[in-house]
Amino acid sequence: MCTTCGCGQGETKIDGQAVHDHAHAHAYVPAHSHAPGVPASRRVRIEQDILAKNDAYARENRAFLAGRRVFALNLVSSPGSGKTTLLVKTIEALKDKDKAAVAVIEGDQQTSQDAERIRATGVMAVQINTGKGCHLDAHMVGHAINELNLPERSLLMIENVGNLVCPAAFDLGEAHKVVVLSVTEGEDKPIKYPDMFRAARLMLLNKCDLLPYLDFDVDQAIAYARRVNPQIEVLRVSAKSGEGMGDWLAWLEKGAAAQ
Ligand SMILES: Nc1nc2c(ncn2[C@@H]2O[C@H](COP(=O)(O)OP(=O)(O)OP(=O)(O)O)[C@@H](O)[C@H]2O)c(=O)[nH]1
Ligand SMILES: [Mg+2]
Ligand SMILES: [Zn+2]
Ligand SMILES: [Zn+2]
Repeated sequence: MCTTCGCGQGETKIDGQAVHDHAHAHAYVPAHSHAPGVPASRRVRIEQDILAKNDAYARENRAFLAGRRVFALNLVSSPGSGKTTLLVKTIEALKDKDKAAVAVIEGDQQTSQDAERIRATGVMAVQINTGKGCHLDAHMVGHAINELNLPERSLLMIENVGNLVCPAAFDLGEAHKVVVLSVTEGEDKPIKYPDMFRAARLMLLNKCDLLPYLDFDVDQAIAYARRVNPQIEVLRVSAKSGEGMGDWLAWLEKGAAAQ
């Protein structure tokens, strides 16, 4: 797992620029300090070290965002659940005045396609490419935040790399993680990947327009999610048909007001 091997360290690019081009030094664990022969006790220490450094950057991000009263969400899911489509539809549903107060950070291993999809809506977006890395971390996100001139009381949506495992462990400084589960993935994902569903405040059950063609059991999926996280909130949505988008927008508004 990436918290033990530090995979992808030093490969990050933000809108095509290498993150480690900056002048200030970071004390990150060098890439590939792991080895199959590393004793378990040392592996645990390396993992704690990586997460402790991440948490320090996450605290910085959180303090900065709190200072501007920015409501930040970390969207997590497996690849292709519909995160970018949901973001585009969410932005399109907002009034122009609200659109001006939205910014997006996109995370993918390669390409800036998702950031381009967001920019096409008129909203500012920064693309982070993680190279071999499988998740966003708080250091990368801090640099991406620097690229954005976030207005006071804005909404910052961070789309994580599609991966139901590693992003669960990395706090980015967000208010909440929102996990997107699409109905084509099977209802068992919450119990197979419990860390992610435990870390999330809200589960968006996406692609509900496809339910008539699938055997997906919505109640079972929700029961599994609540088995690992009794507090998790659930909204059924479809980025395609627009079902549930009103509830999602209301959830965003409530969260931003509480910020
Ligand atoms: N039928 C249906 N298709 C959807 C819905 N939402 C997204 N899709 C489709 O699912 C595919 C993946 O959508 P994306 O929005 O790119 O998914 P993503 O989670 O951003 O993917 P990655 O960034 O690669 O992890 C696309 O073909 C979308 O058109 C939905 O609600 N219903
Ligand atoms: Mg995407
Ligand atoms: Zn990983
Ligand atoms: Zn830095």
